[in-house]
Amino acid sequence: MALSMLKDPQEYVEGVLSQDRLLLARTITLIESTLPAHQELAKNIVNQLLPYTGKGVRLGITGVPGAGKSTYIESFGTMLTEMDHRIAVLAIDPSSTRSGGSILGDKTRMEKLAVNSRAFIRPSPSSGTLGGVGRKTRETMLVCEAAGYDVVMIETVGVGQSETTVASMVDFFLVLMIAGAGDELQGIKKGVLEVADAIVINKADGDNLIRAEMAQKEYQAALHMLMPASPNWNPPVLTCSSTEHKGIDKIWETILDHKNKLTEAGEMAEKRKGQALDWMSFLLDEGLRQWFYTNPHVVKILPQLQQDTADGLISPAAAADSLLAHLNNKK
Ligand SMILES: Nc1nc2c(ncn2[C@@H]2O[C@H](COP(=O)(O)OP(=O)(O)O)[C@@H](O)[C@H]2O)c(=O)[nH]1
Ligand SMILES: [Mg+2]
Repeated sequence: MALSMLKDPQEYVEGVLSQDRLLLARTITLIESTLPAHQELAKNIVNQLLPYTGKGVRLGITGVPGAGKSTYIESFGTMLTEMDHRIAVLAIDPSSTRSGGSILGDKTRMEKLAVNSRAFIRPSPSSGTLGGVGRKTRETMLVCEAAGYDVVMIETVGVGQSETTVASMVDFFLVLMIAGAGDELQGIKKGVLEVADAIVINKADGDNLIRAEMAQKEYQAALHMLMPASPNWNPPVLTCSSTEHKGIDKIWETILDHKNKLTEAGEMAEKRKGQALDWMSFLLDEGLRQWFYTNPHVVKILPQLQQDTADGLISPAAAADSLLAHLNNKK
């Protein structure tokens, strides 16, 4: 396979830095791969690219299926490319594999972006690799930044766990809503509103305009009750029409305003530092778990201890202690 023919990390690093789309795509494939050799190579490449990352705007976009995320990204992304930005869109879809149906649907809603040379669209399969959404998406985002994409958008469906993971890796988290559906109907959890940097009511057009403006007021009132996550930012509620390209520029202005305010207050640098440290402890936790559960002794005695615990022959705490104590004595 083509991938295994290229073994030298340097070729990937130089390819990404020279904005070679094919080598960028191949690097992401390595990041997504479960093969240990690919993972080693990917780690090496990402580490070398790290000094070239961090200058762009990292944006998370969530909303239930049908809220208009793909249509919004097509409109918003096209506007940004016309402003000379280069944009990357990483779409996390928990319901589909890479060849799955909804990506095809997205392709048709992002048909202008799909052929735009200043845009890079990459569906992200959400399962099958160590660390799930977090690991692949975070590293893919960094690699895209190194390839000169100065706005990276991570699209996620706001019904699972992936949106809080995404919120923890971006600068600005945008929640796309539609009018006429309560929170419950929209499947949006309160926790998602708490991490929102802006709520945008989409489809504010035609017959729906009045309802969108009413929803805007309702969400403004709801947000008023929540404690803002940042001392330097009160999340606004905006409206837009992705199909009629209305209100889209205002959203970009809001994102830049947020960036300026947090940067001036020193909060943006702190936020990114905190995200890097959180990510490191996540990887440590994950590494420890893996190390533990693949330990030959654990593999050997765990099933029996589980059975004994289930049968009430040993307490859960004693069972856990005996496994951990054994590893302690082993070193
Ligand atoms: N009227 C109107 N329809 C929209 C707007 N944005 C999206 N839609 C429609 O809503 C449907 C779902 O949009 P899509 O972008 O696929 O939503 P996603 O599932 O969140 O990615 C499609 O039929 C879109 O044409 C909008 O601003 N106004
Ligand atoms: Mg979509």
